Amino acid sequence: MAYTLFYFPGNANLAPHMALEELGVPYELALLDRAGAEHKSAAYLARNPTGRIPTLLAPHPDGGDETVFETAAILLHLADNHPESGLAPAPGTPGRGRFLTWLFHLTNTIQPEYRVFYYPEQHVTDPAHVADAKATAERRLCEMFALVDRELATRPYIAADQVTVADFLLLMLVRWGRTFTHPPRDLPHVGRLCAELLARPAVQRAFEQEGLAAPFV
Ligand SMILES: N[C@@H](CCC(=O)N[C@@H](CS)C(=O)NCC(=O)O)C(=O)O
Repeated sequence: MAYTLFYFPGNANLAPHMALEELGVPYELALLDRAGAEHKSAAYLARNPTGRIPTLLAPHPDGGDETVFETAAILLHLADNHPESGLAPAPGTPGRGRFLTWLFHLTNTIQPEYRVFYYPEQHVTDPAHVADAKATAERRLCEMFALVDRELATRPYIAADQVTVADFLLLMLVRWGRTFTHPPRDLPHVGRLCAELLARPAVQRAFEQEGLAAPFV
């Protein structure tokens, strides 16, 4: 049985999509009709009651499948299901704590700030404040990426000395800031890591399959 990833091009599915390609495991992509609000349909909500993208159907070895949503949960589930990949330090091994720290920082701190940037109208009561909310989110995201850049000055990847699923999450988050006045790709260590990740065949396949055009970040 194969995994199924419900997606929309460039959405939060991109990180799990890169992980699936890197793992080389069988999977199918299920395109959601965002314009038709398919992610708010009863069928999708039965899988993912948050009505957000992505969702992963993960097969069980004994048949059937399990639904996983929340991008970082999907990434962790994939990495832990395939420990031979090395895409996450195993529980109980050195580096697991640092890996979890950065995976959770990216998903708990940086990713939600993008909700304000991309959906500012949901974060204000007065429509006159929409532009300010968006600008404030951009400024805060720049501060967050500056911290990530300082961290990346100390090691090659964000959460370990080798690629982990956290790097795919970081690449996706950097991409989402590509229209900023000071895009995170311009930070030296962030830019260096993004260039390296974008050169990986698995990453290129995921971008191509989602139909994402340059500039990628
Ligand atoms: N915490 C969720 C957030 C996912 C998320 O915000 N997805 C966006 C697309 S990138 C979405 O579904 N937007 C449509 C909506 O909120 O209705 C996760 O990491 O999976």
